[in-house]
Amino acid sequence: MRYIGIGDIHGCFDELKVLMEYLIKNIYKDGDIFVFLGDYIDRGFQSKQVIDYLLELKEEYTCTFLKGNHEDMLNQNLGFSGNYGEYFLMNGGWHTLASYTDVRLPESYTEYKKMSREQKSALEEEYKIRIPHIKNYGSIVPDYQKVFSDNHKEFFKDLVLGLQTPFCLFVHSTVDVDYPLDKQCPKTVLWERNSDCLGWPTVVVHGHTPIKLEIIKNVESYNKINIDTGCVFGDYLTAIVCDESQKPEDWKLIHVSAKTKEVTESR
Ligand SMILES: [Mn+2]
Repeated sequence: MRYIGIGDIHGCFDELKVLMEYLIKNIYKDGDIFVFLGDYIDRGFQSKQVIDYLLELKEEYTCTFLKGNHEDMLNQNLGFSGNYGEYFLMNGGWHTLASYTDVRLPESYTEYKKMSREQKSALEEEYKIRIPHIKNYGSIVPDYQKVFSDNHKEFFKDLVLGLQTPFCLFVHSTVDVDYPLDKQCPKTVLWERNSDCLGWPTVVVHGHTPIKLEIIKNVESYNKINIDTGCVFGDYLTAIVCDESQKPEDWKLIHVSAKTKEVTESR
């Protein structure tokens, strides 16, 4: 049995497409299950394209979509169960909403970071008025219900907190080892950054905290594997092939470079 985990995407559609095409061509075998670890949206500028792509993908492949803390914020604003909705916009949420307009947006978050303050505010002026919104004492408040199509809203609403398989657990950030998966507090599973998952019966595969490629696997000391390798910050989008017949230390990793879009494999 094999599960292929995919780390935080954050609107990096180009890298996601390169990764999935590589996986489907070179790695995927019948019966494999794709597990997306959450944080599909925010910061990067192609969140809408990411969700469209994932919706298409699930028509052809078995996929599980976990909730990330960024979807937790958005979901509260959409009236679904969620937390910290008031922080959505300041954590890259405007970029998600902008991807649902026809404004020409920067190629990437790193390109955006290079823009001057004036360029950034000109861009924001332009997309904010095109996002369906209401005016509240002169400031623009997004009308969330009108931004997203029904199938996108359904995608966000249906996201799950975790997937326990016989040999590994997938969650967005971590797990409280004192409680079973169905008794976990969403704020812990989606937001916490604790140091280990020792005591959980299987190894834990997660994202949430961007790390460098070299330190992905901390199986022995922490019982967890973090595959968020900071794609939106200009590093890598990473997938892991969790194979029941191998030790977690030997599970294959596949990385797409945000800078060059090249694919590399490692263990
Ligand atoms: Mn993230």
